[in-house]
Amino acid sequence: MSITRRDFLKIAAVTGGVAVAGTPVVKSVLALGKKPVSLPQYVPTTCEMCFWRCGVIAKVVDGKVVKLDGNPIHPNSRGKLCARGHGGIGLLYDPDRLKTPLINTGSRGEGKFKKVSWDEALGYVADKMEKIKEKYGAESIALLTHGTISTYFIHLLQAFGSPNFAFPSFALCRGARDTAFEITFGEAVGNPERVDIQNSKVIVLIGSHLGENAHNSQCQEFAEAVGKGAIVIVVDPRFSTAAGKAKYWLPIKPATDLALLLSWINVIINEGLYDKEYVAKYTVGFNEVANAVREYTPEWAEKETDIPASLIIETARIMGKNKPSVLIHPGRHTAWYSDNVQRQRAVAILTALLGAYGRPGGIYLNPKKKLEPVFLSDKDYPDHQKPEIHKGNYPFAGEEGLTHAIVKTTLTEQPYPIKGWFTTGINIIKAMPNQRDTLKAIQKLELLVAVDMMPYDGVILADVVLPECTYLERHDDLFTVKERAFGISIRQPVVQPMYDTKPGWWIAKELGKRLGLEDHFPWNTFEDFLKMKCETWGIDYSELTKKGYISFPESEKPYISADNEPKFKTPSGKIELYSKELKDKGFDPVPKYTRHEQPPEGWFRLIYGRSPVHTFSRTTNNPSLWELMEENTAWVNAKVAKRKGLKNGEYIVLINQDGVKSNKVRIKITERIRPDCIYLVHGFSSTSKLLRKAYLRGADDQQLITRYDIDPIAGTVGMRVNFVKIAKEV
Ligand SMILES: Nc1nc2c(c(=O)[nH]1)N[C@H]1C(S)=C(S)[C@@H](COP(=O)(O)OP(=O)(O)OC[C@H]3O[C@@H](n4cnc5c(=O)[nH]c(N)nc54)[C@H](O)[C@@H]3O)O[C@H]1N2
Ligand SMILES: Nc1nc2c(c(=O)[nH]1)N[C@H]1C(S)=C(S)[C@@H](COP(=O)(O)OP(=O)(O)OC[C@H]3O[C@@H](n4cnc5c(=O)[nH]c(N)nc54)[C@H](O)[C@@H]3O)O[C@H]1N2
Ligand code: SF4
Ligand SMILES: [Mo]
Repeated sequence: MSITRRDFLKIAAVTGGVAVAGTPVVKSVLALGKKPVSLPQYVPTTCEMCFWRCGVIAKVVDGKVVKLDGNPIHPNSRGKLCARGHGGIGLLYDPDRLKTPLINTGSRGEGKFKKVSWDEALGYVADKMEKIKEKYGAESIALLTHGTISTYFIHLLQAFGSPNFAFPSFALCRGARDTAFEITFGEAVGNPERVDIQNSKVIVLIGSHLGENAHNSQCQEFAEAVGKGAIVIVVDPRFSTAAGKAKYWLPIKPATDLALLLSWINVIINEGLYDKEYVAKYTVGFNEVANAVREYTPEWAEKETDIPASLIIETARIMGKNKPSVLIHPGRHTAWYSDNVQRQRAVAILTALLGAYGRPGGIYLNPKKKLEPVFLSDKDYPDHQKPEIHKGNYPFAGEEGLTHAIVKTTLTEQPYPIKGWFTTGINIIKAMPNQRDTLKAIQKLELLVAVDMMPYDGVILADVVLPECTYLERHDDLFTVKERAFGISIRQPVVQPMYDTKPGWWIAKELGKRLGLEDHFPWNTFEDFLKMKCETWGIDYSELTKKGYISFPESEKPYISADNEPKFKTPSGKIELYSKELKDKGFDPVPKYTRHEQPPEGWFRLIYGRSPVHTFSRTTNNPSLWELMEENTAWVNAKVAKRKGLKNGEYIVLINQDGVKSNKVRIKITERIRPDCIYLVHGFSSTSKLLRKAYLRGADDQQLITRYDIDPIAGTVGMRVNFVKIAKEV
């Protein structure tokens, strides 16, 4: 790989700068038994500071983790970690960590807890669960969950008799993208996304703010592609870090992206720039698309988007000329407006017209490898007695469930009451919009349990807090990595759990025992389960623990060729430019433009995104990362600031359309944002006094997101529909 340390820094560094490790040499692994005091040990494991799940090599000296580096053989890290990955040490040694189980002795949110033993805490939870089951049925307990811990708690919940769980990663994140790609290509685009950036000649980033979104290997490939002269087109109302690498920055009027996409398709078709052979061989519905986009001319789109027609035509031609090595990045956080799925459908259709699916520089194909599923137990789950509620009435809602469906059912008690919530690895206050509804729903509960590592906003609301140890102190399930080649990555303890904290699998198993569900947890330790799994799959467990990652290079078949023809698992067996499936369910078979409300005079649209040195709210108290960025700022256009007499760095507050007022936040006056928007990095301003660093630092975008739209196709949420005003701090 030709990427230099310097290139990566240039791409990834924005506000705070990103520390990048050199390629480490794995010297010895878990030299158990002999423990020379001064010789460091190097233990491979898998990062959980975000969901990219890079391979990590931890350097341990005298039982302390002193450094984390990227595992050079892991495709997601390639020898490097992002700042947050390095910051794992800050999490491990954060003095504000949860240290023992806690039971709430005050009212919810008051933060008054008594320390209790595991036995008392688990007994209390099991007892309450049984009572709720007796009174309302097992389905009345729901799970809101994110991250590796989900595996064990979904299992526990299903064994208990409830089907109702939801991840924020569907409705609030990548659900719209995955649904649109499944409808179009018969499969989702993967996680990590199967984007062949390193071979792209043109990279189109529509709101994907790579570099601030610090997905490690993708940033590395982006730097490499830029180094090789790829043309970058960034569509973003804000001049993102990626825009700094772009030939074209198209500062689009927010909420109008579908107009731009449809008009690009219009130009590509009208000028015959599409891949005719590919379209004829692999797709259905070309004529319907051609007819549908006829009205979406560049001149029309200019009026909607604020992007000059000439630029729309020029950029479309660049894509056409460089096909098929064009990556229209499918994005990830696609929960923007009410038509998320249709916007992502337009991305998918454009990708197909350029012949870029299964082609170098576009989207590579899944590795060819299947492993037999291995379940946590062979025992069947009991049938649930009542219908599942976690997918709402959205025909394309994913198996990961919809967080808002659980909140709504809890509030309305229709079709039946929800009386218990487990929240595991999710900050319900920061992840989900309309905090008032979340708080109202919580008041209806008879049990709220949080399994977490840190006392973030959602955790302090719980009746019972169960402290999980960090990813550096535990085993978790094996990760199947579908990069260009298929691989397996392991998470194993680097050090023993600190304080009285326990791994998630242990907590679920112990609760299971107390609920009479021990048959569903037939293994003694999780390592026993992992060994059994490896044996079933023919993988050498001991080799995996030493290397951290095992690859199956023969599975790599990234591009379409005569002996690698793609299979599209759509109803027609082809790429569906026109979707009969959508039509049959009452939706537009080809995307149509819908106009969204724009902010009234004097108001700004609230938009949000990532900082390269933080992950959502979960790192805002991390001592190492906090040093790099203590609080967020409100980005305000320079002309607006001048008109209002605002000075850079002074504190302001933001007030939204419903009169909700933010915490004070410093203003960042910049030319890098359109005058009709204000931008915040998501996740700041914790309401938990138990977090000495994060407590009320900066402003919380979620607090201002009191309104949200729902996409009728998949139930994904649109959170960029709130307007704010600026007030001086009072
Ligand atoms: N307004 C707004 N809302 C958003 C977003 C946005 O940009 N703006 N982004 C959306 C997206 S894309 C996503 S994916 C979601 C993210 O939603 P979440 O994943 O809920 O995000 P966090 O705010 O980081 O909260 C994570 C919680 O899990 C805990 N945690 C972290 N690691 C572990 C672990 O290993 N074990 C346990 N037990 N707990 C752990 C943390 O301490 C924290 O309390 O939010 C969505 N919501
Ligand atoms: N450092 C870091 N990296 C992360 C994460 C993290 O927490 N921290 N989280 C990870 C996760 S789970 C996710 S889902 C991804 C999310 O990351 P992405 O999928 O890249 O990004 P989004 O949050 O959709 O987009 C944010 C960008 O959209 C722009 N934007 C706002 N409104 C509009 C609009 O109407 N049109 C257009 N074209 N652009 C608009 C904003 O200005 C901002 O630059 O990041 C991942 N990577
Ligand atoms: S991108 Fe960064 S935080 Fe995410 S898994 Fe990789 S190193 Fe960890
Ligand atoms: Mo996400």
